[in-house]
Formats: sequence, structure tokens, C-alpha cells
Amino acid sequence: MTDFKLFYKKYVPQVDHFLETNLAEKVEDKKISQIMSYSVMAGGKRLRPLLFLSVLKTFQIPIDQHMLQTASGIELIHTYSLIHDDLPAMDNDDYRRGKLTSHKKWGEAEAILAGDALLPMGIQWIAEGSEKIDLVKVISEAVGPNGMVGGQYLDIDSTNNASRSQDDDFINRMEWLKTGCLIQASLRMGGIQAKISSDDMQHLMGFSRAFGRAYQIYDDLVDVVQTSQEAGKATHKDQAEGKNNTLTLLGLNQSRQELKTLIERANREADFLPDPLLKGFLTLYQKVL
Ligand code: GRG
Repeated sequence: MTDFKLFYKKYVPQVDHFLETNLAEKVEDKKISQIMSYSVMAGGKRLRPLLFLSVLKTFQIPIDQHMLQTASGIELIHTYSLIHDDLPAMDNDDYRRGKLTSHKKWGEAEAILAGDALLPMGIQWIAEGSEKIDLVKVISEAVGPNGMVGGQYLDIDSTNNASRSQDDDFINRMEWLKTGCLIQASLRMGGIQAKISSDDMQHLMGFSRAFGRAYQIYDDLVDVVQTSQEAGKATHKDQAEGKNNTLTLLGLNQSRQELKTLIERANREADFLPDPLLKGFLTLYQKVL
């Protein structure tokens, strides 16, 4: 087994365990705790927490309970965004991570509140685990109006709105804000925690730009290549709803080509880092190539 696979196999259960026990223990009302936990524990690749932990490993920083708390905080914030994205007022999805979405299972008000609760709790866990104000700044910026929420707003505002130009630059910007910012923040937070040099940070950010952009193309490809069962959520939706994304702009072949180019770029950046661990995350993309 590769070092990356061993790393993933070792730390996903540790993140899962941290999430499960702490959501049960740290949320006073057992019902909202259950609603939050339902979505967080529904599965998911734990990509963002594992990216954070991988940077620590790359720079030989020990992974203790504090670091697991910070990593798990990132996953709480990611799950909040998925719960809200699935709401009827947004993407209106019935399935996520192979289960009914939060609002389908518990009701709309409950889903909104579960998301509202996960966001600040995620920030709290990051602050408590890392004891670093810089990490709080990075995550807050990445998921705020100049990051994830800003991207989601552009998406909502441009759907069925002819007055919004939807050229390549707009689509790239929207997708980067929606998806890339949180991925990049997870890596940057690892770099800050590990106190890496500005040279190393530049290569880490180069990796994150290529990896984050590739992730969006991968997700667009999953929508056309995988069945709903394989993806654990509705697929073949983007085209049916006339949504513009990189795939609809470039087509299948060129999207795959672009994905390959980004993988090469990410690999080149990772060559400058002291451990090849981060390169392992690029293997995720093989299933849509
Ligand atoms: C509602 C404020 C707000 C933001 C929503 C996350 C998001 C912004 C929208 C989701 C749209 C989407 C499907 C984007 C593609 C990339 C993405 C975030 C996929 C889901 O994340 P994964 O693949 O899922 O890491 P798991 O379940 O493995 O965690």
C-alpha cells in the first residue's frame, strides 16, 4: 500500500471518531446534536481535514488531539455548506452522501439551524485546536463573502439571469470561490500551523491552486460519468438544469485534458515539498479520466 493510502486509512477513522464523540458530547441539546451528526457522519471523503493533516505530516509536525480537533473543525464547516447548498432555496437536492439530505430527513428549519450551528462550532474547534488567530482569519476569509459564500451567491445570481455575463472568467471565478477557497485554506492552515518557510508556502499554494481547480473539474465530471448510486447524490443534473460550468464550457474531452494538465502542475509543485504525501490526493482524479 502507498504511504498516502496508509495515511488515509489511519487518519480518516481518527477524524471520524473525533467528530462523532465530540458532536455527541459538546452539543447540549441531544436533538440538534443528532441532526448535526446525521449529516456530518453520513460519510464523505474527509478530504479537507486530511489535506490539513497531510501538510503537518509533510513537515513532520506530530498529529495529536489538538490537530485532530482543528482538522475536524474544517469538516464541520464543509458539512454546513453542503446542508445549506442542498436546501430547496438553493440546489434543492434529496440525497447527499448516499442518504436523504438534512431538510428531507428533519425539515427545512432544522436543516438551516444544523448548518448555522456547524459553522461557528467549526470555527471554535479550529481556534481551540490550533490556538492560532491566523488560522481563524484564513478560514473565515475562505468561507465568507470573498470566498465560498461569495461563490455560491454568484452561482445563485447567475442562474437564469441573462444580465450576468457567464464567460470563462466568470465561471472560473465562481467555481474557485465556491470550491477552491476552502480547499486552499485547508492547505494554508496546515502550512501556518507547521510554520513553514515562505518558499515552501509558495509551492504549497501553487499545489493548492492546481488541486482546487482540478477538484471542481473532477466534480463536474463525476456529474456526467457516475451514476447517482456511485456518487451518493443526484447526478446528470448540471446539464439538465442548464448550469454553466467548466465541463459545459469545454466539453468532455477538453475537460479531461485540462484535468490532466492541472494534475501535472500540482505534481510539479509538490516536487518541491519535503515529502511526496500530497501527491497521493491526485490519485482521486483517476476515476474520471
Ligand atoms: C451554501 C454557503 C453555501 C455554500 C455552498 C459547497 C458548496 C458551496 C456548494 C456545493 C456545490 C458543489 C457540489 C461543489 C463541488 C465541489 C464540492 C464542494 C463537492 C462536495 O465535496 P466533497 O466531494 O464531498 O468533498 P464529501 O461528501 O466527500 O465531503
